[in-house]
Amino acid sequence: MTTSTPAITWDIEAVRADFPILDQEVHPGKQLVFLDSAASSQKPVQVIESMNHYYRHTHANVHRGVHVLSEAATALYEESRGKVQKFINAASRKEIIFTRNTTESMNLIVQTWGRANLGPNDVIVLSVMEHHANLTSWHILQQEKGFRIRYVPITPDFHLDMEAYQQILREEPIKAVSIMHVSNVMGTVNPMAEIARLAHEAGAIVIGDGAQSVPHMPVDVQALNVDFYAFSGHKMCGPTGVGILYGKRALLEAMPPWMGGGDMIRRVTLEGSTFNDLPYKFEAGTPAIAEGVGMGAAVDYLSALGMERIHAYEQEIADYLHDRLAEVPGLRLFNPDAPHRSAVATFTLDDIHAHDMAQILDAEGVAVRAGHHCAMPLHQHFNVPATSRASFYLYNSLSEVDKLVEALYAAKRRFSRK
Ligand code: C6P
Repeated sequence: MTTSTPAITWDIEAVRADFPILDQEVHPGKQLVFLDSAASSQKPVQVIESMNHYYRHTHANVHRGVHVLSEAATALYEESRGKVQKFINAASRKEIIFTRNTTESMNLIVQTWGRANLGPNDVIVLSVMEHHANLTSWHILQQEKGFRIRYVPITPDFHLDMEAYQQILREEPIKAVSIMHVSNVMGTVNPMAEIARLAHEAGAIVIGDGAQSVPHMPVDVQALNVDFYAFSGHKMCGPTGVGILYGKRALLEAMPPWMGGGDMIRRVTLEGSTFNDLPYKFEAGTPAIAEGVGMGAAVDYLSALGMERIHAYEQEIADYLHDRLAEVPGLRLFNPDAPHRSAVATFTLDDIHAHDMAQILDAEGVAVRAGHHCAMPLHQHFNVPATSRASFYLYNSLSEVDKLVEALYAAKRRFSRK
């Protein structure tokens, strides 16, 4: 099979020109094929330049000074918050909390909402496919508070078991449901709006892990009707060090703060403190200002390309990828069929260890991730210690799918000689 032409208009060469890092040989004669964007995406020049410009011309601390630079930095930083609000259609900019990443957003929910609302008689629902950010953060609080956690299983075809989920909701009162929107391992797109509707009917609040959805598809938090939603800048063409926690205003207002420090207070005396309004109540200390600015530039970049178009292009990659991988003998795939999947292939090949596989692919210039991808329980469920994962993004071409397949055949040849 040869590379087909995408049905949507997607000027891949123009997009790739925005990502200078892609244009390099990583080994002699081996052009980089970057298939590790689920771990962290590359950054377009527009984002890099926005941060560069900020440091060259505007940097000062935010929310603190009346001088020109401090006001300009504050304006830029707050403008980014507004861009994120529009991007995910939150009702108010007060509902957008800057954090470091998805992990910190999750821990914030656990340590504020969770700590205030969960006790020994309570039950929350997670799923077997969750990332450690959404498992460990609850486990830490569970050790202290003693609530129970129930896990939604997955079906043999790599979907969330919605029947089992509904059964759990029927069986006993549930306080919170915290589930990923898109799996970082399988690429499964979970029915987030339906998950939220069912949870609300059962009286639970809903937390969505949006780390792998926001970069790849249009996300409207009001349409999903999630109570909280977490994601990271660095997976969506933005910088590392900045993430977002979206929360419904009434819930955020009722929650106690988590970290204390500058910016999150209204008044401090030696007897105690009162706290700032949203969103600042949850933003203690000097934030990652340049990264916040870069996040705004990333939102501009993705919006200009159009999230619908990005999603459509990636669906074409996913279809072509899975058509081509179906030809490779000995490949075991851990991904669902279309349409509820992202442009990810997670696999084992023959009995080649995932880390050996990633090394052989790297020697061919193809960058993939190997391991448990911070989803150890999911790998325990599959009964494999590790998998290799090729994850695609808006700057990957269909011909890079072909290069992955060629590299897989190279790995097979190498191991069959042993
Ligand atoms: N997954 C991956 O290679 P942070 O590290 O905080 O930005 O994101 C954590 C996280 C939370 N939820 C999901 C669904 C994720 O995929 C991730 C990050 C990366 O799959 C790094 S482990």
